[in-house]
Amino acid sequence: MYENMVTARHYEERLQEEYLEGKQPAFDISAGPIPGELHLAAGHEAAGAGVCQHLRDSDTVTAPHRPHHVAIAKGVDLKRMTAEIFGRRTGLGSGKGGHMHLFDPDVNFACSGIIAEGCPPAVGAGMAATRRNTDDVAVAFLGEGAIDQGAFLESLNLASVRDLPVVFVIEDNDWAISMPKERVTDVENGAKRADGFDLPGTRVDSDDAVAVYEAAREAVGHARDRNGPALLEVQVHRRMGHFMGDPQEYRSERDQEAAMQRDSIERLATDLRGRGVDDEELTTIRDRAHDRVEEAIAWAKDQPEPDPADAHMDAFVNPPSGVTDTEPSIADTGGEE
Ligand SMILES: Cc1ncc(C[n+]2csc(CCOP(=O)(O)OP(=O)(O)O)c2C)c(N)n1
Ligand SMILES: [Mg+2]
Repeated sequence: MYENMVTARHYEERLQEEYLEGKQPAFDISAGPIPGELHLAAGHEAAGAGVCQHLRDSDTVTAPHRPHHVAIAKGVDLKRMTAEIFGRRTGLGSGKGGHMHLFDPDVNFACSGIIAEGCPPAVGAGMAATRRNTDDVAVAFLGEGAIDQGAFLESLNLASVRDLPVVFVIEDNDWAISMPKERVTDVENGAKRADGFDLPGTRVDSDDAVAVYEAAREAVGHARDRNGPALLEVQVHRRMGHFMGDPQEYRSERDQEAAMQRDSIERLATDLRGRGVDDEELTTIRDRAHDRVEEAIAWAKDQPEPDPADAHMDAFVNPPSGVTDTEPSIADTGGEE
């Protein structure tokens, strides 16, 4: 877990540097080697690591728009994920999806920029596992800002009524972009959503990775043993803006500082020292994580750009008439199509 968390944090620190290249002084979101939005998950690492520690490749994970820590903990190919973020041809989605749309079928991982969108596919994966008679589980991660979404509530219901092996994990960072949690929901403890669907719900009040690990063992075990779905909420902290470039004018300095002070990675390191892991070993883990990140970024930056001629490739399973790789664009046909 420590290695996953350190990898995720360092990965994002390096992505930040790469992302800002060419975007300043006036913030230009389309410039630089990583064009588009970038949502960093610094402060969320304990949730990804503590839950995914109980998963294997054949289990499915869906994540939201802040996916890196979960993807890393699930074992997504770091090089191809990085190439995707840099928009390169060898990326997980041929460079067409970017950082919010990472798909790695080898480890059954997917994420989406649409809030709560991962819940229905996770229910589908749970249904598939049941029908195939395996003991695989599916885990859907979502933010606390998504707990009033229909997609989430309907997914809870379907998973519950069909006793599907699905675990829903709410990462509560108190914010949905600039909207504080208390302004959008009267439910302080998101795990209580479980009560309305008659399934177990647990909240871990801190981003203590060991506490998350223990709560997730129960939740994942419950689903894997075919007792139906479970819900877990983890209090995490958003150390950064909603996305890179967010000036966070809506957020008090006190709130930002409080988030910075609670560092789950430091907390786990202290815990590990208390359990007899010496500093040398922690340094070795950190060095290994850093090397892996540097290797992935160097590899990704060296990958070819996509060929514009491939723009439509893989975009449609059954292209509607008039949309093929060789068809002239709307502009070419005078807009008639
Ligand atoms: C269905 C939908 N509505 C709105 C948005 C715009 N949006 C992007 S992120 C976000 C806030 C999400 O907050 P939360 O779920 O708490 O996740 P966090 O960003 O805090 O990790 C919103 C509203 C979206 N992507 N999808
Ligand atoms: Mg949130």
